Parts: sequence; C-alpha cells; structure tokens
Amino acid sequence: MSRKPVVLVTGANGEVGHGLINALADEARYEVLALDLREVDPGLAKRCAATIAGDILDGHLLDRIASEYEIHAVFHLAALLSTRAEFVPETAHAVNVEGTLKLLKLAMDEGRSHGQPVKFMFPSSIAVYGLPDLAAKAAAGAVTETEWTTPRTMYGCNKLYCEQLGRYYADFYRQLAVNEARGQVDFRAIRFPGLISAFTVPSGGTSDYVPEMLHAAAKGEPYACFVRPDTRITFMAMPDAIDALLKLTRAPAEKLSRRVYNIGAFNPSAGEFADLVRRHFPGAEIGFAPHEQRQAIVDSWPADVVDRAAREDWGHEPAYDLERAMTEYLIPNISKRYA
Ligand code: AKB
Repeated sequence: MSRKPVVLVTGANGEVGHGLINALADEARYEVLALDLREVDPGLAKRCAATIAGDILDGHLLDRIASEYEIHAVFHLAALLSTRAEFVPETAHAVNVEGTLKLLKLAMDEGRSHGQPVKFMFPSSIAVYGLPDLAAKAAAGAVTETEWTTPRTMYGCNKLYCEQLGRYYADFYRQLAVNEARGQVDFRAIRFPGLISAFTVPSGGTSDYVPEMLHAAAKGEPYACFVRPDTRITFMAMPDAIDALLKLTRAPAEKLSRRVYNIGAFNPSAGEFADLVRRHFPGAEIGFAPHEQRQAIVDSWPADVVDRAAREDWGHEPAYDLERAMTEYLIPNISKRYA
C-alpha cells in the first residue's frame, strides 16, 4: 500500500506560508501537505493535496501523517515570532524548539523509510544576531554568518539553536550507533530579514513596523511607528524571500559551502521608509512613538548582512530593490487590496 508523496509545509497560514504554497503549486513539482494550528485558509487549501489543522507538538498527529504520506521535503515555517515569544518565552521554546525537534525526527524517520534524503528547509532569522549597543551596531556594519550570534530574544535563541539541531541531524545524528545511515536529512536554513508582503500583514514580529506602516497608509489609517526614525535593519520583498527559499531547496548539495545562509536585499531606516510611503500615499499620517523594549530588540539586530555565500553558492539575487519593490510589487497590489 503506497503512501502519497508530498512536501510538508508547517505554519501554512503564515506570511511565508501563503507565498510559498502558491509558488509550490505554480511550480507543480510537489504535492503540498499544508499543516497549521488553524484551518488552512480556503484560498491556500485549494492549492494543496491535503490540509491538516493540528499542532506540530502532537506526536500522534505526526505519526498519523507519516502513516498516510511519504514526505520528501519539509518547509518548517511554524514559529512564535520575536515579539510574541517575549510574552510567553517557555511556550515559544516549546513550539520553536521542541516542535522543530519533532519535525527533524519525522524527517529522519521518513528518510530511513523511503531511502531518499529529506530536504528540511528552515527559516532562521536576523534575530539570531545580538549587537550589544548602537555603537557596536554602527561599527559592525554588514555582519557575516559567524559574527555577533548572541541573540537577546527567546525567538533568536530558538532559531540559533535550531540551526545547530538541523546541522546535527544532517551530519552527526546517532554518531555512535552501529550502522546508522548518514544523510537522511538535508538541512538548509536561511536567516531571513524583515519581510514585506503586499497580501498579508505580519503579526508578532518586531520587524513588523515596516509592513504595518505601509498597510496602514494604504488603508488611510494613522500609524505610530514603534521604533525611532533612525532605526535600520534589513528587509526584503516577500517574492524574493520565496525565490531564495526555492533556489536553496533546488541547489545541488555539492554546491553548498554551509547549511545556514544570510540573505539581504535593502535596509532603509524607518524614517526613510516613512518618507517613501508618504510619496506614494501623500495623506499618510505616520508618527514615531518608540516602544523602549521593542526598540532595544531591533537595535540589537544588524543594520546589514553579508550574503556573499548565498550569492556564490546558489545564486541569491533579489529582483526587488526598495524602489522597485514599492512601485512594481507593493503599491499596485496593496492599493488593489484596499481599493
Ligand atoms: C520578527 O520580527 O520576529 C521576524 C524576524 C525578523 O525574524 N519578522
């Protein structure tokens, strides 16, 4: 009795989930099994082979999935983001770390079961970085993957540890066991910057001020930005984030010099972005009311990243700089959405 070959997407209802499932369905290379805590949005569900509403921490659910589906890749998007995690750090650890551990074990068992490596695609984050103060942030400039990995949030700690967990499952799992097969899990991770989607608004992140500002302006609503105008971190248009994830997924293993990659696109300050938004929405009421604790989190994230390895190993090349993201992707689609 054969099981249905699928790729598993967790956190399907999230911002990246929306973009990824549509891209996977358009590519039509894989059948998608979409898993989320809530019922998968109907617009996404119709693009999937199947959808499941359930908890990644539910071992019985994962066993049931393994009994019905042959999993060839996992896009593990489910997570509590940096702001939300700070209200429930232990719950965030359970979801972000225990949940990832369970899915890595599922991938390992699936690789042993059908005999092919299971690609485990993991969205890490710039939140793994922790600059101690603004002087260090200014001096650091664009950071490489091995610098300043001292996160100050539970979410950042979780993402950094899960990068290491993934490397362990891929390269060292049960290394003392006799005849333990190697290479059942092919773990690959991207440290995503703040992401801006025209079609969804983020929730629970600390980089949310940029997408929140834009969507508020499009709706004609006033917006009080929770960071200072001079605040600067990296951002990317959602289509480029999805493109990067799929490019890394498709890259031949022998081309990869590492398992965890920085990617960048543009890094406006909050004030520069507000000026751009006002250009497109002249009546936009944008103010600045910094939230001390959320400001400190964003101040600990780098102003820029070095993404040379991603560009050299698997051809990362964002299609959108900030200007083009606004004029060709964000403004046209957001204006339609709120028209
Ligand atoms: C967050 O703000 O927590 C996320 C992230 C930068 O990983 N958007």
